[in-house]
Amino acid sequence: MTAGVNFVPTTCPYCGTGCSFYLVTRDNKVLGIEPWQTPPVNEGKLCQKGRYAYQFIHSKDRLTKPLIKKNGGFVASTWDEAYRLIVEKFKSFKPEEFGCLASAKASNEDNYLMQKFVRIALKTNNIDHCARLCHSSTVSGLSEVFGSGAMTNSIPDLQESKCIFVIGSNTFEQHPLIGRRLVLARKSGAKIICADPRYTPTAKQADLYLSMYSGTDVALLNGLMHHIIENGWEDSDFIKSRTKNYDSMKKTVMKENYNLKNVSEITGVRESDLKTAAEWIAKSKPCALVFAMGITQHTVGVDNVKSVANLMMLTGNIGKPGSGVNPLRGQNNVQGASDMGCLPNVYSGYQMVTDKESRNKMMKIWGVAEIAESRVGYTATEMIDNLADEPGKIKCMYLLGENPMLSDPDINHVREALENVEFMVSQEIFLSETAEFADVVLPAACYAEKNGTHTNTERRVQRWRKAINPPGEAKPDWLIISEIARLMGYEKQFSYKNESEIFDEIARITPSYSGINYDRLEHPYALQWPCPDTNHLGTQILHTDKFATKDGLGIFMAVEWKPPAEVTDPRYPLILTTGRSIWHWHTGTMTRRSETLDREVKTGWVEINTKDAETLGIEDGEKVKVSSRRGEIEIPAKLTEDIKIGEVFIPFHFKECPANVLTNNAVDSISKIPEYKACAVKVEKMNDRDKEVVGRGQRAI
Ligand SMILES: Nc1nc2c(c(=O)[nH]1)N[C@H]1C(S)=C(S)[C@@H](COP(=O)(O)OP(=O)(O)OC[C@H]3O[C@@H](n4cnc5c(=O)[nH]c(N)nc54)[C@H](O)[C@@H]3O)O[C@H]1N2
Ligand SMILES: Nc1nc2c(c(=O)[nH]1)N[C@H]1C(S)=C(S)[C@@H](COP(=O)(O)OP(=O)(O)OC[C@H]3O[C@@H](n4cnc5c(=O)[nH]c(N)nc54)[C@H](O)[C@@H]3O)O[C@H]1N2
Ligand code: SF4
Ligand SMILES: [Mo]
Repeated sequence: MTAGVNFVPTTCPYCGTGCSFYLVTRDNKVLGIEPWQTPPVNEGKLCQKGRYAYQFIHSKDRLTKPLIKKNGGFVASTWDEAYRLIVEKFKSFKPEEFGCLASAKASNEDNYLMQKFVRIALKTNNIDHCARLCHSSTVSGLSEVFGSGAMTNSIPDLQESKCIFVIGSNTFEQHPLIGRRLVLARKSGAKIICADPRYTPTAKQADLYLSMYSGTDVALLNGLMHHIIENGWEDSDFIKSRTKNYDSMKKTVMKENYNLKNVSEITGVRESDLKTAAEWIAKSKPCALVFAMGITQHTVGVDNVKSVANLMMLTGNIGKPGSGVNPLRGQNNVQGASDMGCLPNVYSGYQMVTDKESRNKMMKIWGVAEIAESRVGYTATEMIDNLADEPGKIKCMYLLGENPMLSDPDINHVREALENVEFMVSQEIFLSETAEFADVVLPAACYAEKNGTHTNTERRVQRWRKAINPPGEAKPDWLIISEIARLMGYEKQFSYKNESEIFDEIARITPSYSGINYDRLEHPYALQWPCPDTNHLGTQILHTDKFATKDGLGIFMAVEWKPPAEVTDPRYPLILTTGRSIWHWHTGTMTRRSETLDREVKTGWVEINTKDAETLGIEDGEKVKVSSRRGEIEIPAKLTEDIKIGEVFIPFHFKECPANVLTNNAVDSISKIPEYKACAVKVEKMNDRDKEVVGRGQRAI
């Protein structure tokens, strides 16, 4: 080994797959990343984001000092000065005037303390995070059907499937090391079905591709169930012994609306393909269903989720290896931030804020006489709406690593909202588009500079290990939160010596984490919750004997198909769907500062079907104007046959052509998730004066 070089085992900061690797360090610098073969999630393999996850760490523009806004510009300050201002301001607002966002990029320890701080010191439940924009429909939908909102099976377990139905997930680009399991399953004979309006890299790996219109999932799923029941392929034993409410669900899906001819018309999928899909799903045992944002990010997100759960219960595919309903969680720690209670309705472990016993339990363990009232707080989407539409209702925001100025729908509306905040604190590793609006910016340590745990999509709790010191005066999020809390008078409640002590409190207060501690996470380096006691080896598959509902039965839910909130018309004749590229991460703060990733994909693009482009007279690489009822952007066109005629796709990573100027902020009435996956737009050639050929369209992969 080279002198002074260390190999520090840790976990990837990007996606919910949760791959592990070694950070290679020397002299307080991360030099690179090396494979770590033992952890079962990725067995030493990485995608390009993981491979280059060291490059942004030493960016010259990392935040290194607290910043205070004075006369419209930021001025570097001491921690003391920044804290004094924050504490004085925080003490001046009423509980209902706060809006707080935690961060799915930060650790469980950071997030647990954030919600504890918000509930004890600010006395509000107005706390949420990007799970709202992501899998809130999953949590609402699956909690109703199964009694628990988490992924039912495990990543390695997918390899045991005989058929994998991927719906609304671009697994190969967005969870590449789960995509690897699809390839391995296929090698052992499994059939892969993919339903997506785009012929994605994932769809290209499938044995059967269902080319559907955005926003038609319930119709598609009801159609598949209609055909399965019509042919008597349902699993009657499972339905009888493990579920209830089957008859009402059956009555709905057996309606004429959902015969395959009608469903083919609504979805645009060939009838013969629907038949094959239904037969493969029903007859291949076990069959697993994988889904992500194509299902959740709709005004009918919760209905979509209930519908996928119906299909898997109908075919008896729950509680067994290689089966299950598998929502792929997005951010590295979005599962953990939710488990930690960074949601307006629950404390950690999904203990309800409205439940008197849970509230008393929190006050007792936290050693305080008063916490936030038992009223459910505002969701992230409600906070923005309140700020924009009812100024004065929310006055103060405390944000931990979230960038709504690029990631929330209808950015012009978000700008209006953020301009109405009286006092805002943003805790960040970079000066993001949102941090620009803050009154105080606090510099945080990134994943390589702190200890902690995070929980991946399959409920696996894994360690982050500190490899180097943070830049300048930056500090770990949990320490910043604790220091503010102590200055607000909560000395005893926030006097942690290290991250392991915080975790022990998490385990004491959160039943599903009770058996986990830092020692156990060294051997055997990860545990999947529920892990109720220190002898328990963790849970790979949920609902093996009974569901987590009150009576242990899974509940079928009858769901009717409804079109998206905004449909096309002659003025806005195309459907816009938005999403991601394998090379970039959300608002680009990290990946656009990683030279290897940035070199591959430098800016955004709009994917448009070659036939639509021909009608509009648009060439590949030409800069075009895309507009919706909310705004317009200029963006290079990428001509492709891989998107359905009538649809266009834009990734939302790029601030110079931000997709979210166009998106609709209509939300699902239950989960409050925005409809990122369907709105109406038009694409136009630019005026000749503006016309510019910017080179061939950027390729997604
Ligand atoms: N490289 C990279 N990886 C990421 C991320 C990233 O930013 N970059 N983000 C992470 C996060 S937070 C998340 S949530 C996940 C998201 O992971 P995914 O959900 O897999 O990614 P998306 O591109 O948002 O959308 C998935 C697919 O849904 C399809 N789709 C659109 N509308 C519909 C519809 O109405 N029905 C159906 N069935 N499909 C539809 C899209 O064409 C797209 O292929 O990715 C995670 N991984
Ligand atoms: N059009 C469209 N919009 C979407 C989506 C879509 O599919 N289409 N998807 C939505 C989804 S699923 C999601 S999850 C959201 C994501 O939306 P955001 O969470 O707002 O996006 P990120 O860019 O991941 O923002 C994370 C921020 O945390 C900072 N950060 C990183 N590490 C740390 C840390 O350790 N501590 C602190 N304090 N900060 C840190 C980063 O610099 C970054 O600014 O976007 C949503 N927006
Ligand atoms: S699949 Fe996800 S967790 Fe694994 S290396 Fe890629 S971004 Fe990181
Ligand atoms: Mo997400």
